[in-house]
Amino acid sequence: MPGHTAQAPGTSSLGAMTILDQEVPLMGPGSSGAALPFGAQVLSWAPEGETSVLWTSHSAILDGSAPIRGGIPVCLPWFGSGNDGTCHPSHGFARTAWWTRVDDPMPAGRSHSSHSTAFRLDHEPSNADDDEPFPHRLEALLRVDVTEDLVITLRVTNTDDHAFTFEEALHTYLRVGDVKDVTIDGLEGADYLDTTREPHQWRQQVGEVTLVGPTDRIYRSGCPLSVHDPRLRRTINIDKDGSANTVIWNPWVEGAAALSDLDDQEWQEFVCMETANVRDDAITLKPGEDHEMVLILHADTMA
Ligand code: TA6
Repeated sequence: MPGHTAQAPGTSSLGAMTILDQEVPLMGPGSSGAALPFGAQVLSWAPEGETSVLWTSHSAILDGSAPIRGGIPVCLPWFGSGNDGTCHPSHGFARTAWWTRVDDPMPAGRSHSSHSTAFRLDHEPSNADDDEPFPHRLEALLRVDVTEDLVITLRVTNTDDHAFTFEEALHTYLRVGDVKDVTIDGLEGADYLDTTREPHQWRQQVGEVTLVGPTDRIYRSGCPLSVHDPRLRRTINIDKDGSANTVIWNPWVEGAAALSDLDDQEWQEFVCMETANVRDDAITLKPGEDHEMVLILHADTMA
């Protein structure tokens, strides 16, 4: 991929990729987790005494050759195959690039916590690559803060000499007791694009969201959400800033069978609640401009 180290720093092209050896442990007051420079992906996060809030497949590919199925993959600078359906790899190059770990990346005045880390990715398009799907220079910065909450800030800056438009998503895999028993509040009345079948249909959400089959919806909503999980007896609250879309995905049994990095019954253990700006809500930046999207996860035990 132009402009990226396709390989972890410090590993030979023949050496086995020990991707988890690069893991950055995060310990905060009230919770802990871990993140990887590979894809700037948060892999785990759990409040003290709680089951992990994030889910990862037992069959996740961990050698750096493919995206990791779980945690919080970073989709950038396009979502899926992009607005025109021609972009590859799925969900953009950031998800499988080696980001560089950086310290104290935010401007002065931001609270700096020892429970945080940050990763940076600079994209330099290859001039030689005529079918480069994103021929623009950008800088991405992802910061992870662990307190009693998990706070992720994704800042994208246009470092080129012309404007460009990009899509982004924090593709969060939330662990649940059984996806069939989950209810989701906060999207009542929101318009959503149902992409489970062709042609994609616009619909409006009536009441709480429940999942009863393959689910793949792009909601137009910046509202906070609550994922109620009676099996694990907890509610995961999702707050966000700078995000016009929430994507909800679960492949169900039908879709799971087609995914080699998902065991047949694992689809019941997660729901993807993705904090995003995609399709008609993609972001346009002029040279030098930046945009920040923030995700805040908080777990509450059900009464
Ligand atoms: O979550 C929305 C979505 O675009 C789905 O259509 C499905 O493709 C999912 O992402 C997973 O994508 P991946 O490339 O990780 O298999």
